[in-house]
Amino acid sequence: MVSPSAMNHNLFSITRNFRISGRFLSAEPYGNGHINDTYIAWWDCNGTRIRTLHQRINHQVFNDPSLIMDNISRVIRHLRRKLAAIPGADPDREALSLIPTWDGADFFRDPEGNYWRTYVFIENARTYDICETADQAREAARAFGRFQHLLTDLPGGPLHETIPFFHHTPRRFAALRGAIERDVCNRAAAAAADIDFALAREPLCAVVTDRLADGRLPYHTTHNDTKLNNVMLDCLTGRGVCVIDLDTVMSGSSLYDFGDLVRTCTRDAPEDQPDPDRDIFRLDLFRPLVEGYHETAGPFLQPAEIELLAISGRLITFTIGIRFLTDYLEGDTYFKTHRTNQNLDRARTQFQLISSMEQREKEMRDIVAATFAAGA
Ligand code: ADP
Ligand code: GN1
Ligand code: MG
Repeated sequence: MVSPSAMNHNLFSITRNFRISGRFLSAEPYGNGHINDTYIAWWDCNGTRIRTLHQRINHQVFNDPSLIMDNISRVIRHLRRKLAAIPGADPDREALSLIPTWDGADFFRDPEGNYWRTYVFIENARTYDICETADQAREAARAFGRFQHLLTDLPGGPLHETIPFFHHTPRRFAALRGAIERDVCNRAAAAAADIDFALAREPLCAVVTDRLADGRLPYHTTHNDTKLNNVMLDCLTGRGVCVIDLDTVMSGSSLYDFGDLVRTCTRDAPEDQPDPDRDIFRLDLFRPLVEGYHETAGPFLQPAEIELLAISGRLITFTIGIRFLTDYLEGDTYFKTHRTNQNLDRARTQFQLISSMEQREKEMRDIVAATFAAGA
């Protein structure tokens, strides 16, 4: 969602509401997220410079940010407890840490009604927008699989469903149809080929949702936004350190989580740069993803889930692609954009990836089968 003033908040006055002992030095926007606004702030703490991470939660997308914060604090508490019991694990680095407000709340509401939260900044680790090596792919998949595994015994019942039907592809498809019919910005003609591409793939939509509905696939506590840049890797060792961006953690399918790793790790181009002149899909990075995921998620995945891992990348790429296309047709009201046609280009990049994945389906199936048979 384009919001010119969004990255223009007074971080000095916002950050002083959080329990940080130090002298505020400066703050600047950070990261490449499409929904929230992220900043880092620098502090002088008795002569040492430290930084903290601050986020304004987009409350148009997340209608009730207090529910998100409830989910996040439950998840963090559980992860930290489990990590504390694992020899060699470091809960302070391998789980996020919320810094509370002075009166102990997880978030602060500013006078304009914005919701803010603060995290300890994890140093000596970084995120990547594009996967460069097989090790990065393997580590990212290991980290998300471990995250899911640690959450299999989350106490207290299911988390709040903070965005209803978030990964319900048939509903996303219906929303696309509605946007095409309304065509409020007269953009459908410019996207005619993209619309045809999407409409031709309706049969893919319900593969996971139908099986979740009738119990053939299980629900787990999942992350639901497993983009490569939502996992921090150690700067020195390259090992997966911490899964971040927990806004959409809720009940879901492991397939959408693994799929979004495939979508974001096998793409040899920015998310908004389709390139018709070359194949931007990197099958060579699919194998380490499967291997890493097998290592940590293998213990809890069911055969029906393993059976669909090879097409899960295509399914979530389709889901995100039609969301980008819908937003383009509706006038770019959801995802932040920085230029015209950016959502259309994002959709086209997803569709280009889908075409490649369709052609490489057999190889992908073979990789999954070989990996899971070898480790069974
Ligand atoms: P968004 O919802 O906007 O994607 P994220 O929570 O993913 O926000 O944060 C944006 C970026 O900020 C991440 O890609 C990561 O590089 C960095 N980041 C987020 N949380 C931390 C943290 N606790 N420590 C260090 N860097 C972080
Ligand atoms: C959004 O916030 P961010 O950039 O991590 C979106 C995801 C999409 C992603 C596409 C709440 O994630 O669902 O997959 O953009 N998050 C929400 O890059 O809609
Ligand atoms: Mg993010």
